[in-house]
Amino acid sequence: MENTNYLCGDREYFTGIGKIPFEGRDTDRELAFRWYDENRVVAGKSLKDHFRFAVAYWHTLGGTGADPFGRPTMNFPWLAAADPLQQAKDKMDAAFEFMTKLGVPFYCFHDYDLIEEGADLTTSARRLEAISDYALEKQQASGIKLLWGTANLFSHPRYMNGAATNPDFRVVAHAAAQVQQAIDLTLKLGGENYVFWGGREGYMSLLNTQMKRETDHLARFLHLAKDYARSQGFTGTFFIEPKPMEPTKHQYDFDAATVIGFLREHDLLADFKLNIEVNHATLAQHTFQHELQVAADAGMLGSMDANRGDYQNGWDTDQFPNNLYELTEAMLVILQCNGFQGGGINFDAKLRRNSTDLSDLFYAHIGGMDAFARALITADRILSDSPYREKLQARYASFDTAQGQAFESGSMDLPTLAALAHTFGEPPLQSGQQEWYENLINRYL
Ligand code: XUL
Ligand code: CO
Repeated sequence: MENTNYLCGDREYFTGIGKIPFEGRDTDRELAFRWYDENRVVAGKSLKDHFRFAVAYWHTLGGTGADPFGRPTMNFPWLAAADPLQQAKDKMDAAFEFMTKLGVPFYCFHDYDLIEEGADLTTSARRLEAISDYALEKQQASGIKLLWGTANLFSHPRYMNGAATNPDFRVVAHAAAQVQQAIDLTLKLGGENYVFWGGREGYMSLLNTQMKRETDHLARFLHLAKDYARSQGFTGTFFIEPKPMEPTKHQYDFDAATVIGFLREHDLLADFKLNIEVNHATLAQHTFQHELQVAADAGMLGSMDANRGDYQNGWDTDQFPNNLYELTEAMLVILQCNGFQGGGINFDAKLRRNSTDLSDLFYAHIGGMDAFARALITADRILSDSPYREKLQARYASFDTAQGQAFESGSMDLPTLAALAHTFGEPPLQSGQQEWYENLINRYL
């Protein structure tokens, strides 16, 4: 087994598990990659560079299995210490041991995932200062980097009516203090991006809500955060992560199209892109593929939070991805728009409450990484070896004629277009051949 002690503080948490090797699809070894060979080059880039996988600190190190009906089921040994700084260091030791053994290049966190929030802002700032010094050492020793940082503006009771959209100005100020601190933290750790997920930026009832005022406040807040970060030298991208609901009844960042419209209305398009999450897409009654396509078409596909929902229930179950068919559809979008702008794939996914072995964390992430790798390889083969592209292009070939082009480019008026109908006569039916397209994925998997 490979020696990873230099990263593990005094203690190894995942005993008996070494660096996860790539062994190929026929291996008998349980803890091995079957598809994710990080050095394999597909469509001109290594799999490592395509995906830029990240571990989500909150789920992987802090997701203890508690739900509204029961207390935690996972007694993570790194959460045992009572002293907040000791606990945070233990948690970070476990995080870097896990990520090193798994071979992921990035991680993501909310401010208070790293260390428990203090009783006031000053105490919290002191704690974050201490743990981020430790994080810097860990990053340097391992080469693991921060894909994005964010602030938790939804867990504390003060945010029950929202953070940037709270009707109480004092809460907005508190959120600003937390975001300023989280931006400083992200900068200190060389974070490549900064995320805003507005879990409580929405309403529970319109009767007690001035919606326009709240959304204007949200835009103002994002401008202030962006201006501050830029003034401090942050050159990365800001991502908005759309979600339609939960915990609010209605979240203002409902879906990709809504967020793009909001960013355009408030002059934020230049600095912000989207972080699309699978289970948020399905909660909005969209497919994941749809949300990716909307973002990609706007040139705004920044990053992805990977997980999956459960089709039999309506909430955000955040399960690890395993649906090859749907992932291949997603990879077709991603390959055709030349990948993420600045971001990567963050596993915003958690173990089931009754998956209580530490090795389950490995199975979950290995399964997700393998599924993405297999889907990307399949999508690349569809794009390069199958007639897919030509067939899709041919479906629109009538717009490549002189008349079709005149319409597309805006140089044809309505009477001219209408007059063409008389020369064309009744258009023959053209099959959309949906089943042919659907069969392609199984053919190439
Ligand atoms: C919640 C969610 C968040 C964001 C970060 O549904 O996805 O964890 O990713 O705040
Ligand atoms: Co997320």
